[in-house]
Order: sequence, then structure tokens, then C-alpha cells
Amino acid sequence: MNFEGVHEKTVVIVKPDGVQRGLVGEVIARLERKGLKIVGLKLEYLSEEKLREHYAHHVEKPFYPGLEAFMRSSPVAIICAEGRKAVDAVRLIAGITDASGADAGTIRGDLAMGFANVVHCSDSVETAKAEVSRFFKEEEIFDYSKTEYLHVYMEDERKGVQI
Ligand code: 3AN
Repeated sequence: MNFEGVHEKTVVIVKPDGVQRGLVGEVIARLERKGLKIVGLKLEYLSEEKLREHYAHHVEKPFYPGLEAFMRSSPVAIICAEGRKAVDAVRLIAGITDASGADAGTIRGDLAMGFANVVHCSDSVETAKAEVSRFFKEEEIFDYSKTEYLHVYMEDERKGVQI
């Protein structure tokens, strides 16, 4: 079986608000129902160093100390999901950053009210590659066949043909 076209990876982090509100299963269920394959999954307390690297674009912002404290207030659930155009697909499922205005039907639109917005997800293919390396060791990413893919994708999509 050739699943080349469906190997794009993205990282989803269920943030402390999501973990504390018992939404880990809800997030995973939404990813799975979409047809994404979970290839990495764990709980972790994020370190100050890792957060500074992850939120490098926000470190100088006035809200950063609060963001860091929030992100360290509980373990987070870190998920690596795989599929065709997975980065964009998950961004659509997540919804926009300020959850109060996120579309209904998205994780943030359905489950959050502001910047405590349940999930982080990679924002580009390039960022996703960096985040997979930042959050997962090589042996924590599982390469396995998912028979469901035979029904989630057309044959050409599984082969990586651009359509
Ligand atoms: P996203 O998580 O949608 O990719 P980013 O990377 O701009 O958005 O923001 C990362 C996190 O920083 C957000 N999820 C949110 O928790 C926090 N954040 C972003 N902008 C603000 C803001 N203006 N005020 C407070 N927190 C913010």
C-alpha cells in the first residue's frame, strides 16, 4: 500500500485549559473523525526553555509572562496527527486564535471564549516539521498502516498525486 500523499504531519497541543476541562478526548475524537491518523500522543509539562522556543514570536509581547505561566500550569497533551494536507485541515478544525469569534463547528468556536483556546496547532508545513522535532523523539512517532485510509482517501490521493 502506498500512502505517500497522506504523510503530512502536524502537531496539536491540548493546552492546560483543555486538559483541566476534560477536553483531551473531545479533541482527539474530532481529529480521528476527520480521518486524521494519530501517530504521536503523550502528556508533558512544558519547560520554560521549550515554551520560549515554541512561542519565539511572542516572547517580547506584554502577554508573554501570562501565556508562559498558563502553559506551565498543568501538563499538556501533545498529539502528532498525519494525513493529506494535515496542517491546513487541522487549522480549519481548530478555528481562529481569539475563540470568541471562531466559527461554530471548530474546536475553539464550540469550546472556548477567548485566548484560553484549548488547542495549539502548527501553522505551516515548515513550522510543523520544527514542532514534530521539538516535541517528539524519533521513537515516539509511529509509522503504521491504518486500514481506514482505504475509505478516507481515493486511490490517487494515497499515492500522492496532486489533484
Ligand atoms: P495560534 O495559537 O492560533 O497559532 P498564536 O501563535 O498567535 O496563535 O498565539 C499563541 C497563543 O498565545 C494563543 N493560543 C493564545 O493563548 C496566546 N495569545 C495570542 N495572542 C494573544 C493576545 N493578544 N492576548 C493574550 N494571549 C494571546
